This record gives sequence, structure tokens and C-alpha cells, in this order.
Amino acid sequence: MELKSYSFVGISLWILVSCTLSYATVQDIACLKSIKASFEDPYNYLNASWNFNNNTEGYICKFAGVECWHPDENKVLNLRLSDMGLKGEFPRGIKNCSSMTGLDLSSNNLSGSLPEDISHLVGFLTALDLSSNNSLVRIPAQLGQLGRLKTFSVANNQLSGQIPSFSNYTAKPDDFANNQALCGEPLKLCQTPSKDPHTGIIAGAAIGGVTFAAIVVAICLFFYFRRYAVKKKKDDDPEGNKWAKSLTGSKGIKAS
Ligand SMILES: *[C@@H]1O[C@H](CO)[C@@H](O)[C@H](O)[C@H]1NC(C)=O
Ligand SMILES: *[C@@H]1O[C@H](CO)[C@@H](O)[C@H](O)[C@H]1NC(C)=O
Ligand SMILES: *[C@@H]1O[C@H](CO)[C@@H](O)[C@H](O)[C@H]1NC(C)=O
Ligand SMILES: *[C@@H]1O[C@H](CO)[C@@H](O)[C@H](O)[C@H]1NC(C)=O
Ligand SMILES: *[C@@H]1O[C@H](CO)[C@@H](O)[C@H](O)[C@H]1NC(C)=O
Ligand SMILES: CC(=O)N[C@H]1CO[C@H](CO)[C@@H](O)[C@@H]1O
Repeated sequence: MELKSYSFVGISLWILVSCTLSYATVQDIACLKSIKASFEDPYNYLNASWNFNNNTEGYICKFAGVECWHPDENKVLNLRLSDMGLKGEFPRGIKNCSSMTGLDLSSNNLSGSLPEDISHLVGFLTALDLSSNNSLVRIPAQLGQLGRLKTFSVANNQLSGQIPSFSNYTAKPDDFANNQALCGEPLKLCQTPSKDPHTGIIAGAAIGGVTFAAIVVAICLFFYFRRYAVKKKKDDDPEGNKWAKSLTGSKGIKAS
């Protein structure tokens, strides 16, 4: 009786553990399949090496650039796919490599924006290298939420915008070197955000006010000099003053 219940518990545990394990490895295989499918591979690095027609436990661990936790278990620890001429966007299928801690996609031909939800895709990374891919253009704020990062680089890209603040990583200038227009810690400060619309209104009002005042002053001066000139003409210049004449016009002449 006791033996039976022990063996029942044992068998249940064994089924649970093996299900969890095989679920994990199914996920990791799905991850690599989707990465392979999502990249253009002009030099056939992945095509030549990533052959999925194999059911041996741990077979993916022999793939180029794939490092497993254990060589006989299909569970990805690191992906090192540097300098393979890979082309495409950041592969979302990478979410299924759920035990991965290192990702190196440096010196490839990645393009587009990094996913906004990058911390949900690769939340456990301690090392992320996306350097030297000349068409990566946007850097998402969520990058800062990769809470386990120890090494990181997006140098040599075309990234622009504000560097996110990292929750648990001390960013270095070299991590962001040679980009189009990145700003914020640890690089130069960003420009103050776009002008307050009120500033424009106030400036406009001020310019308008000054212009109006100048016109008023000009009109006042005109009439003052006109009166002065006419008066002067009457008083001590009966012959007429050419300058006053030109200023006062025909009306002024009639009046005199
Ligand atoms: C992939 O590699 C195989 C040989 O391993 C080759 O026959 C096939 O053409 C390659 N596929 C592409 C898309 O280059
Ligand atoms: C499957 O993978 C194992 C481990 O890498 C290897 O020894 C075996 O030759 C492979 N089998 C086939 C049919 O490719
Ligand atoms: C990257 O892509 C560009 C544009 O498609 C191409 O001209 C260039 O040769 C590619 N670079 C590599 C290393 O494959
Ligand atoms: C992860 O793998 C499963 C199959 O195991 C698949 O249905 C799912 O779409 C994959 N997720 C992503 C983000 O690719
Ligand atoms: C922050 O980093 C430390 C050391 O790298 C790590 O032990 C800790 O879990 C991290 N915190 C978070 C919130 O991920
Ligand atoms: C700016 C920069 O270093 N871009 C690199 C991005 O990756 C491609 C492919 O490896 C390189 O050719 C570029 O020099």
C-alpha cells in the first residue's frame, strides 16, 4: 500500500518534471526555428548548420552560435550570431528562448526599430550586444528595464533619441558610441524638450506690441514735424521750406 503510493508520487513527479523539461525544449526549438525563418541569411551560415530534422535531445546545442545550459538538453543559454551577414529586424521569436542569458547579434545587417516590449522578449539577459548594425534606428525606453544586464552595447548604429534610464545597469559612453543622434546619460544632455506653446504666443505678442508702439511713435512724429514745419513756415519762412513742403504735401501748401 505504502509502496504503491510512493511509486505513484514518484511517477507523477517524473511525468511532471519530464513534461516541464520537454515543454522548455520544445519552446527553445521553436525559438531557433523562428529566428532562422526571420533572418535573411545571405552567407548560408544558419542554413548550413541549423538543421531541425533530428530528435536527439541536445541536438540544437551543436548549431553554429548556440550554447546550451547542458550539451544534452535543448535549452539555450547563449546565442552568439555575430558577423554572419544576417539581415532583418530584431527577431520576436526569441521570446521562446526563455532561459537565455546572452545575446550577441553584433556586426550584422539588422535594421528597423528595437521592439518596444524588448524587456518582455529577453527579460533575463545579462549580456546584450547589438553593436555595428548600421540600420538600427530606434531605441525603446523599455530597454532600461532589462534588470539583469551586466554588459551592453548598441555602438555603431544609427540610433537616435533619448537613452533610457537603466534600472540596474551603469551605462558607459562606449556602449552608445557612434550613433546618429543619441542623447542623455551617459552622453551629452538632451536639448530641452520642444518649446512651450505659450512661449511662442508671448514672443508674438511682444513683437506685435513693439511694432504697434513704433508705428504710433512714427505717426506722432510725422504729425509733430508737420505742425512744426507749417508753423515755422508761417512764422519765419514765408518763401516756404522745401523739406516741409515735401513732408506736408499739397494740403499743407493750401493751408499756408
Ligand atoms: C540551404 O542549404 C542547402 C544545402 O545544405 C542548399 O541546397 C540550399 O539551396 C540552401 N538554401 C538556400 C536558401 O540557400
Ligand atoms: C542528430 O544530432 C546528434 C547530436 O548532434 C548527432 O550526433 C546526430 O548525428 C544527428 N542525427 C542526424 C540524423 O542528423
Ligand atoms: C547589408 O545590406 C546592405 C543593403 O541591403 C548591403 O548593401 C550590404 O552589402 C549588406 N552588408 C552585408 C555585410 O551583408
Ligand atoms: C513560441 O513557441 C510556440 C510554440 O511552442 C508558438 O506557438 C509561439 O508563437 C512562439 N512565440 C513567439 C513569440 O514566437
Ligand atoms: C540587479 O543586479 C543584481 C546584480 O547584477 C542582481 O542580483 C539583481 O537581481 C538585479 N535586480 C533586478 C531587479 O533585476
Ligand atoms: C556603423 C557600422 O559600424 N555599421 C556596420 C553595421 O553592420 C554592417 C554589417 O556588418 C557593417 O558593414 C557596418 O559597418
